[in-house]
Amino acid sequence: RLDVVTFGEAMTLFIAEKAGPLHKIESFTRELAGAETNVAIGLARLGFKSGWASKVGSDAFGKFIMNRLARENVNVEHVFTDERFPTGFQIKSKVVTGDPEVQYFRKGSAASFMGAKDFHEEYFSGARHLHMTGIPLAISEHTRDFAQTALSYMKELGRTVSFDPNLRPTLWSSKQEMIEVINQFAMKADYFLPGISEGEILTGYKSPRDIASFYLDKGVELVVIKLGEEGAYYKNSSEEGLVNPYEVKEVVDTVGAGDGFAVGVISGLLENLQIKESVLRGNAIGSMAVQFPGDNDGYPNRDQLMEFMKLPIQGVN
Ligand code: KDG
Repeated sequence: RLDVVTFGEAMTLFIAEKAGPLHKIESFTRELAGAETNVAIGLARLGFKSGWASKVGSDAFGKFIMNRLARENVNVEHVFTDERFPTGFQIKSKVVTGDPEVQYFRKGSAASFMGAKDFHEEYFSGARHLHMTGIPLAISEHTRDFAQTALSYMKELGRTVSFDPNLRPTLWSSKQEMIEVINQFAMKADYFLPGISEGEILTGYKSPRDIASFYLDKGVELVVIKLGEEGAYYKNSSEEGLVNPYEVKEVVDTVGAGDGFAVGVISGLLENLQIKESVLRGNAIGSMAVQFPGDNDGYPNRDQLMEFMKLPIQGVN
């Protein structure tokens, strides 16, 4: 039985070894990318049983993904190999300041063909919790149908669902469609985890409280908003609060921090921690993640997390 199930597209990630425009880079380090695999890996490192549903091609990238996930103890019984299509990959610049430049090579990938007919009820019904992101809603009609099926099925079973919008405007044909579709799914989730700028785009509101209320009014149970260097804000029907961040010595790469944050929040809620304690854990893992170049290489095991969380930063408000 799984604690958490998720689904989406994983990619081999090539990270530039030197700073500079991507077309000038000669050597890259290979890592694994994919918002949902990041979350599955982070939860597995904390000792949860996590599973990830997807498709990969029968190529070296697909094998790399499968090997890496096996090494991370992520369950891959719902990952199918489709030899007709390739596994996607992406290249990422080395960051000097700000966010890196990312280029995708994923159109027509095996994962983009995972549709509703590929959904295995038995696999999902064995999980306590579903985590999903907005990326499969953007990849293709197939993956959007899969997402709809997974969400409806898990809600029917009474499972909890967390949803991180992970807005990827380049994968959408229009901003309006992105907002409509993401909101339609977000409103069905129990826990909604946007970044502040995503919340602004999706609701038109600027303040965390207004953004949270927008979703709470529509039936979401808990909204947690990532505020970057300012930590995070949470609100449900009975409490709200601002949770301070952890100190980060050096930001190496921000990609993967949001997924690490989700790992902290979801793991805390599954362990019945207080909401603010769960959010604090999210902040901790997000802060650990930004100090490493890959998406998930900074995610801690339980000992590393406890050690990091002991370092007294400003604590919880
Ligand atoms: O959240 C991290 C992801 O952005 C990265 O791993 C790539 O999943 C990815 C995507 O589809 O953008």
